[in-house]
Amino acid sequence: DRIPLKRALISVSDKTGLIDFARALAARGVELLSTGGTAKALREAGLTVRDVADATGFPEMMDGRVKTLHPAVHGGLLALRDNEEHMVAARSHGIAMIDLLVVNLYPFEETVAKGADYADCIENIDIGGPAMIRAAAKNHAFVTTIVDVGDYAALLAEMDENDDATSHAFRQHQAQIAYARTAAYDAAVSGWMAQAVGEDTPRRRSFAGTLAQPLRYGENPHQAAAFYRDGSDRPGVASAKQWQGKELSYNNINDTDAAFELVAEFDPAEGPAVAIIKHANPCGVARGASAVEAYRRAYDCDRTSAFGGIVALNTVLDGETARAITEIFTEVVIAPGASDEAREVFAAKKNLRLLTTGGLPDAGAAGLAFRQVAGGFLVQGRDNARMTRADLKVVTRRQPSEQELGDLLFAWSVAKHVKSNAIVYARDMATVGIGAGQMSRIDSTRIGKRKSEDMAEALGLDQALTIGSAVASDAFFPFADGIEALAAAGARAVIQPGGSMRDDEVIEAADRLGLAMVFTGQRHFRH
Ligand code: 93A
Repeated sequence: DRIPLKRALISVSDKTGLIDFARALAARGVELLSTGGTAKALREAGLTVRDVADATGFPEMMDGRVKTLHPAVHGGLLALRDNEEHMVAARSHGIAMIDLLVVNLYPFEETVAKGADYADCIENIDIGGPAMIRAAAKNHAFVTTIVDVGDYAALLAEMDENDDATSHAFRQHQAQIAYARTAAYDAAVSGWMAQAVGEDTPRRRSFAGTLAQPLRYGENPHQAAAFYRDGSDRPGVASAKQWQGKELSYNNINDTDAAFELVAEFDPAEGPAVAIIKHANPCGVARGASAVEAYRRAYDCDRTSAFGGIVALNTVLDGETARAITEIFTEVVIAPGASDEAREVFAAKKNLRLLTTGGLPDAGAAGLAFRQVAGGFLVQGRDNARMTRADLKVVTRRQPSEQELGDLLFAWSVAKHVKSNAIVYARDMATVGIGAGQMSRIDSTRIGKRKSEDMAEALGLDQALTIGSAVASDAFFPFADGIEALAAAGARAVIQPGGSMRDDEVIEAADRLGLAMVFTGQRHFRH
C-alpha cells in the first residue's frame, strides 16, 4: 500500500513554509507542478517547476477563476492506477498521474473577518482548490493530500520512513483532514451568506467552525477538547487578544464568555459595570461611579465565591481597578481595553490572564445558540431580549419608586444570565444575593437571602443586605410562597414575567405585604 511520490501539484494561497517544503520534495526526486502565483514563488527561489497551464494546454483565465478545472488535472488526481481502462484513458489523452496534492484555499474566512465588501468575499470563494482536494482525498488509495501548512513536516517524515513513498494509513488520515477542511470552508461560505441575505436563523444554516485551538482538556482532565471559531465578528473571548498568563482552559473560555456577555447588558455610556463569574453564574454584578467602585461593589456581593473567578468590565480596565482585582486570586479579566498602567499592574501576576476585545458585543444582536442532545443538537436564536421601563406592567397597588425601577431592570438583566431557577436581589445597582440553578424557585429565593446574610456578617453589618432590595425572578412565581419568602428577606419590589395560573394569589400576597411588583411578559430561562 506504499505509493511513491513522483509528481506533486502545489497550489497554495498561504505560502508559509512553501519554499523549504518544495525544496525538500525536489530533493527527494518529486517533480513539481504549480499554479501561477505558486509557480512564480518557486521559480524565484530557484526551483524547477512546470506550470499547470502547460499541462492543461489552457492559460489561467477569467481572473484566475479557471486554472485547474480541467481533465488533465482531475484525471491525474482521480484515475485508479490499478484499473486498466483508467490507465488507457489517461494515456490516450496525455494525462499524467498526480501522486501528491498540496493545496491551501483562498483565504475566505480571513477576508470575511477583516470586514471586506460583498464582491471581495465572493471573489475569495475558492472553487478549483476544494474540487482538487475532494478529488485527491477520494482517491487516497493512490494520492496523498496535504491541506495544512502544519502537515508539511509530517509528510516529509513519512516519506523518509517509507523510501519516498506514503503508507495507506497516512493517506487515509490526510484525506479525512482534507474533507474536514472543505466541509468547514463551505460552512463558512454558507454562514456568511446566511448573514448577508438575512437568513441567519436556526432553520436555515449549516454549522461548522474552524479549529481555533486544541485545548489541553475539556470540562474535566479525562475529556479531550478543542475550541472552534464560527466566523462571526462578535467581540468576545474567541477574538480577544490575550496579553499575558497561560493558555485559557475549556472552563475559562466558557466562564469568560458568560462574564463578558453579561456585562455587555450594561451600556458604558451609563457608567462602568463589572461582573464576576464562577461556573458560568455571576457571583456579583454592579455598576459604579468608577470601574473600581463597580468592581468593589460586585466583589462585596459574595467575596467567598469571587475567589478564583472571572472578571468582566464594560469599559477600559484602568490601573486602580487592576490593583483592586489583584488583591485576590482571579483567573481571567476581560474588558474592551486596558490602560498601560493596568497592564503593568497585571504583569507582576504571571498567572492572571488579561484579555481585551476592542469592543463590547451587542446584547440585542441576533445569533444562534446550540445545545447537544444524544443523536443531535438543538439550535435556537440567542436570548437577545431587552427590557425597558415602557415594557413593564405594574400589577400591585404600590407603584415602584424611581430607584426601585432602576434596580428592578438591573436585577432583570442579571437574572437573564443566571441559571434557572434564578433569583437576583439587587440594591443601588449592585447584586446583594443571587440564587442560581435550583430545581425549585423557592430554594433560589432562600439561597440568595442566605448568601446575602453570610456576606453581611462577613462585612460586619448589622442588617441583611436584602433589606430594601429589588428582586428579579427569571420566570413566574407558581405560588404565593415565593413572594412571602422575598418579603421575609426584606425585599420591597419584584420583577417577574407573570403568567402563572395563580397570578391573582401572587399579586394579592404582594399587595398584602406592601411590595411593588411589575410583570415583563417575557421570561429568561437559562438551563
Ligand atoms: O479561482 S479558483 O477557484 N479556480 C481554480 O481553478 C483554482 N485552482 C486553484 N482558485 C483555484 N485555485 C486556488 O488558487 C488554490 O486553492 C490556491 O488557494 C490558489 C493558488 O493560486 P496561486 O498559485 O496563483 O497563488
